[in-house]
Amino acid sequence: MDTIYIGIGSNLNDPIQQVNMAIEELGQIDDTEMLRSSGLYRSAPLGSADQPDYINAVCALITRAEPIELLDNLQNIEHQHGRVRGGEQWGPRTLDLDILLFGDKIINFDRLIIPHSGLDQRSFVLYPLYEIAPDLDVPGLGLLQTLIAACDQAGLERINKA
Ligand code: A4P
Ligand code: MG
Repeated sequence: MDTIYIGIGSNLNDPIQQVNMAIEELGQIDDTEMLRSSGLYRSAPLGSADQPDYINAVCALITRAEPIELLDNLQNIEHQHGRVRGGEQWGPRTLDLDILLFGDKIINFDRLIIPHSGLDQRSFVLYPLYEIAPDLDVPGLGLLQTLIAACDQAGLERINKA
């Protein structure tokens, strides 16, 4: 079984609730079990500034599913949350689920790139990931501790889950 890490993000329609619900739903995916989830973090949007702040979290799960099967499951969950695809890149969304890491795999398919692109520059991914996996060695990118040391935490606020 592979340990996988999923990044959760939302900035529309009660983002805290969207993220908390997504954590529940991720634990219910077939052949998959939730191990840990980080706290919730608030940050200003990366991309267009003309959109609400984001709430982000990261979960660790184990799965027997293949990477593409898992991506299909995540896109179903996004869809159930009313996600409308095809808007502007990095535009506002009810729910975004990204496969950050999938065991030690490095994947370059049309539909799926792992590690998720930009992971090493995003404080709203690295800090919640560090909370649940401080000793992680990120395939192709090196120790999470080193990535964190080079990534400014300014503007990232850890908030209460409720
Ligand atoms: N795709 C490729 N690799 C993956 C992967 N590892 N996990 C493909 C999930 N999907 C992956 O994604 C577009 C396509 O990426 C999918 O169809 C899938 O086949 P999308 O979710 O439809 O579109 P997107 O999310 O707008 O694109 P992108 O480039 O993935 O954006 P990001 O990187 O997800 O960034 N600011 C803050 N503060 N917090 C945020 O969470 N998120 C974004 C979106 C922008 N600004 C943000 C945040
Ligand atoms: Mg995405």
